[in-house]
Amino acid sequence: MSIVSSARRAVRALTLAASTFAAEPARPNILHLHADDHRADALHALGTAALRTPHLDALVARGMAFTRCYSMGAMTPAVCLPSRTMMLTGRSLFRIATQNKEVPGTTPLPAVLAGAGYQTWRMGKYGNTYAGASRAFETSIDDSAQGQGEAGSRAHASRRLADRAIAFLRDRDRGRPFYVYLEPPVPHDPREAEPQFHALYDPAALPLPPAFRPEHPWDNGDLRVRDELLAPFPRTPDDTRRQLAAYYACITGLDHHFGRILAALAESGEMERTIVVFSGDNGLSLGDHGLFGKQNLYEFGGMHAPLVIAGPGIKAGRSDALVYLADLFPTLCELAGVRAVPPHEFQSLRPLLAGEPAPTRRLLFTAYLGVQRAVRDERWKLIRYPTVDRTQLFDLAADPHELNNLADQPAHAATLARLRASLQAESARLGDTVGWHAPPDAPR
Ligand SMILES: [Ca+2]
Repeated sequence: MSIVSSARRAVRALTLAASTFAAEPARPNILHLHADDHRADALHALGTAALRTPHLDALVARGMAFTRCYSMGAMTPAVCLPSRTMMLTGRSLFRIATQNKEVPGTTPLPAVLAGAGYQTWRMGKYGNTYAGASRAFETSIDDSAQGQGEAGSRAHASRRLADRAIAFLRDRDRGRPFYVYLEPPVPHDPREAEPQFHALYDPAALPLPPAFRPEHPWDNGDLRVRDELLAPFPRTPDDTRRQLAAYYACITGLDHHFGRILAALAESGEMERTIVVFSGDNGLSLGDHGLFGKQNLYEFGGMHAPLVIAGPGIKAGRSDALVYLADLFPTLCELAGVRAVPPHEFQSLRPLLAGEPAPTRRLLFTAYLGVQRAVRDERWKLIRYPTVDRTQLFDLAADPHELNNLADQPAHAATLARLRASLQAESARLGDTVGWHAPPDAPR
């Protein structure tokens, strides 16, 4: 036997071992679509019957959908940035910078995954994310919509994103797993989609949100922030329906182009080795409670975001565990097989994804500037407005749209006291300086 043929046998044995290994990938690819201002319920499969999202619905059907996922909040009216910073650094709200500055002592997720051998690739809108993370990608593409004619317009942002992502999937380094992070500026306003998607939605046919009100009944601390000015005061049913139609058109456009990316992934033969994540950075009010922004803590409002994860080893189903979007930091590290996950303040969802019994949060805290604080548990939700001394208590099991404030009812005094203590304890644990009553220098 020649040396050459024995070497060939050794190579064959190695190849066989590698293909056995590939059946349960230690380092799966990660494809993460992170939408902008996409409400938790803004998928057909997750609560909005009028909305067409066939590709996202298919992801929900084969993956785990977290129906109670939240951004922890924002200490700036630009809610998107702290949400993304927390998710990409694993640091909580009061331990990140308010402005887009480096968070000391952190290693951003793309750097962690690059260290684990991943090819890292990002495309998104400039200024819409944590710059410290964007810089850490091997390839980072800022999509600028200006000056390129129709194809360069905002309405075509999802198409451009898909075109570039598909090209990457075709040309990538096949010797390494990939981490692709896509940050479309969609369905954030201005809500412009390609005409065929706008044509799908007749405003007159769309139902108003169950909690639609012409105006919020009292000052929540930031009623005239940028996003709230996108609709007239008082809010009207006609304008709200038009805004819903445009929002849905943008989402269906995103869904369509996401479907193109998934088709390219399947064609490349990598689908079975890829964790696919769909999420949003924050929620949005669209007439709910008279609000039109994300600067509030209602369930159908500012901080409640979609999160769906599908792929090898992940069970299909729904989870109503209380989770933070930033739980993705340790989750993706663990799924990628990172040996030394950097210090972080969140919880890995890996056991939940595998269908294993796992301890989950009993409480979930959210905050906005110095003007709103909230805590929810399995059933109850407390929202506190320290600067105007208002309190809301909702029984979410009986009243999911938060229409019936029970805070002043003696029958619920014990629940209110318990949640107030929980709110204050979470606030202290997280390093918040705003209390039940606003300090004179409360950030606004
Ligand atoms: Ca956003």
